[in-house]
Amino acid sequence: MGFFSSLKKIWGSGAAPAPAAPAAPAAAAPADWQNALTLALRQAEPRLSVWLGHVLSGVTEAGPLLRERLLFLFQALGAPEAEAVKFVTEFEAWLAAMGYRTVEEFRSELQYRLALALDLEDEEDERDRLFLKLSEGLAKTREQITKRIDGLLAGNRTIDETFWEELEEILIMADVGFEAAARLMDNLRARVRKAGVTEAQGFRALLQEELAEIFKTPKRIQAVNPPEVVMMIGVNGVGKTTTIAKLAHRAKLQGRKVLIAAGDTFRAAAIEQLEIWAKRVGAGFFAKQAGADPAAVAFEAMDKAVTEGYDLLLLDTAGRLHTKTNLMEELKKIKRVLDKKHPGAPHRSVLVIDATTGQNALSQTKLFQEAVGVDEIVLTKLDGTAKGGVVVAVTLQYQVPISFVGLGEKMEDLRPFNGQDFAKALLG
Ligand SMILES: Nc1nc2c(ncn2[C@@H]2O[C@H](COP(=O)(O)OP(=O)(O)OP(=O)(O)O)[C@@H](O)[C@H]2O)c(=O)[nH]1
Ligand SMILES: [Mg+2]
Repeated sequence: MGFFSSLKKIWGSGAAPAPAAPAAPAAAAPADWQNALTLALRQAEPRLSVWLGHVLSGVTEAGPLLRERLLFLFQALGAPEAEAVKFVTEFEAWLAAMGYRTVEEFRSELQYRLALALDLEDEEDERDRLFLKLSEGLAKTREQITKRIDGLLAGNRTIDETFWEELEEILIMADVGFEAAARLMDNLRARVRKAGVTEAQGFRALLQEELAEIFKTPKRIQAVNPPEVVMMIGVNGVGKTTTIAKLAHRAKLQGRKVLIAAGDTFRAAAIEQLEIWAKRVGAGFFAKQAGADPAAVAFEAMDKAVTEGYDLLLLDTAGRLHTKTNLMEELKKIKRVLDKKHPGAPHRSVLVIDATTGQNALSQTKLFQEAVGVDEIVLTKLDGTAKGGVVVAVTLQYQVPISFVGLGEKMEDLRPFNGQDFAKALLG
């Protein structure tokens, strides 16, 4: 990915990284459209979305014209031709698999892919896009919270005991939960005192600061001896399997070799579902028959990942009721087996939580945390729930970082969680 990181450097340098004029093939002079596009790109604001706008101008659907334009963009950025062809070919295969034709249908996915392939996801452009999505996803939760907060902060009232009581009620109504609300209140009182704020109108900024603070995660050692092993855990139907597909898709776009293993052997349909996903995102796949010992699946998948040089192994697990202790015993066994085969594995036990379940998320976190330990949380179905406040509760009570949020059912709808943005999106 040398080319991409050098591109990132150009991008991040602040100077307008105008694409260089592609070297014209010796045989033919560049066509008029190529000259025009080169000029447009050079003069454009250096943002992926803007570039894409130029590249796609006049393109209405998938086909030779789209291919030509995308290859041209890579060439204009100085990318090796092989990288360009690989990207375009994979994208075309995806279009065919999804049955998409019009630019409208695939533009968003195309930009997502380009951002990951070019390592530009942290750039302002993508962050804006994500923020918008997050903001839309949180609309219902925000409606719950913001209207009431607005009411609380209206008029020239002072911050007194009634104010705090009303605030506590709002937090609890927004699924923050009793314990977390109490803790949040303590922190807020301290923050208000420290800032010397006595009027309600100065409170919003402090609340936003406090929320952002909650989501600050301590730095951790990320390095692992490859392959990196991620075990997905969580109760029924929260989105484990879909999240694995989304994570595999991301990792593939970032150039990693990914193996998905079907550790949920409870239902044959679950294995098939996962295999379809693996094919669709272009990841390797390992499974045994339905009813097989999940720990054996983990063991053999680990073996395959090591011998075949995979960068990342994503292990799906069953989500039967967490109240059944045998599920927890099973997960413990899987962990032991993985560690025996590949010391340190699983490097991350990722708990998937469905944001629409509200306070249930707390008991789920507790159970999994106590049984097998939870390194991070992926919060799915944040789109369209009014219970997004539970994120605050889980983070406050268990101090487990949220790594990704699910904002929809599409592959691009899994995005890194950013606490600052979340606090901003939540408070409007
Ligand atoms: N709207 C929305 N739907 C999601 C999201 N993540 C997953 N889903 C949907 O949730 C449903 C369940 O997802 P699965 O991935 O099968 O859940 P699971 O945890 O593997 O379920 P089991 O294997 O039965 O335990 C599917 O219909 C997904 O499309 C999300 O972020 N937003
Ligand atoms: Mg599943």
